[in-house]
Amino acid sequence: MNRIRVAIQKSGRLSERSLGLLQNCGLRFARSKDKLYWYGQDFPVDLLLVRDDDIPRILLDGVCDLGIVGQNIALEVMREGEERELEELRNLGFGRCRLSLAVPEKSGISSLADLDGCRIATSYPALTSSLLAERGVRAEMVKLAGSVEIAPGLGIADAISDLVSTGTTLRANHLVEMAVLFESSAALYCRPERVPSKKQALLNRLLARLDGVLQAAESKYVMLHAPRDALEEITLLLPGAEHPSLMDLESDPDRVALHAVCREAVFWEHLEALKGAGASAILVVPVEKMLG
Ligand code: PRT
Ligand code: ZN
Repeated sequence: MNRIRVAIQKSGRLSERSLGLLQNCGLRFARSKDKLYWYGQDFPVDLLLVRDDDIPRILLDGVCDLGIVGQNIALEVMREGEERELEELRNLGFGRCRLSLAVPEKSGISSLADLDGCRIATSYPALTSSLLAERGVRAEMVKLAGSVEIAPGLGIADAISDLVSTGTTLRANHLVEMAVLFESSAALYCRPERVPSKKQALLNRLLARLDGVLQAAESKYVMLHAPRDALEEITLLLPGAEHPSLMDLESDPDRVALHAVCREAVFWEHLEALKGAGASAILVVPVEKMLG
């Protein structure tokens, strides 16, 4: 069957962005009644909606070809001793968080070395203990599926290793973040066995569209008028611009219209610098799609 099956999180922090990303690649889905399997309508890519924790196993078992999941989850499975590696095809940049060690406010634990021999509550025991071992620390892992932050208060652990984004959960539980072990974001993973060759062309097409969407998200189209004699300086000030297009301005022979795609974020500071170099009529517009 020449179709690609992608596993994404059914409902949770990554669901909306995962689906939105695939829809931005031009994929449309017929939603089945049980809502677990969505059939791709215009492009032969189907979705399986599951719990995020199940995605690595689904890829390892070859049930799906691709999966979108947090690097924290994929690495936990690989550090558990799974011999086959899931291949990370693209870092998708959303679902960002950090796996951090945190201790009670008055614990007296202030350095990684103090954690040697301690009990650490976490949902990521394999990842935590391997990252600690890399730093020369051996600690006992207490595996909890959720509510890790209450473990020290219950007396079942001395510290925790948990995902943090704003830090609110830690503060609410009187815990202090003492070290970041790992920075995570959502990524696109491929199953370990090679995708069958008849599907490879389809996979390449999907990846090309995905790259277009990921690049377009950062890119801006910049239009401005520039003095001919400042063109070189102005081009250098455009963040991540390659070859700008130049057009004559009939009303002013000393100036040209310049259009460029900037592949990096364009900030007010950039616009001020451009204006300082003589640019005028500066317009910055978002890019929706990009190919080639
Ligand atoms: O039901 P299912 O199993 O599919 O979902 P889930 O509840 O296990 O996962 P979900 O939706 O909570 O998270 C999915 C993924 O989002 C995670 O695997 C991470 O890759 C990513 N992510 C990003 C986060 C966070 N930010 C995050 N803040 N996952 C969890 N948290 C939790 C954290 O565990 C802690 O309890 O949020 C709390 C801390 O947040 P702050 O803002 O208080 O610091
Ligand atoms: Zn989960």
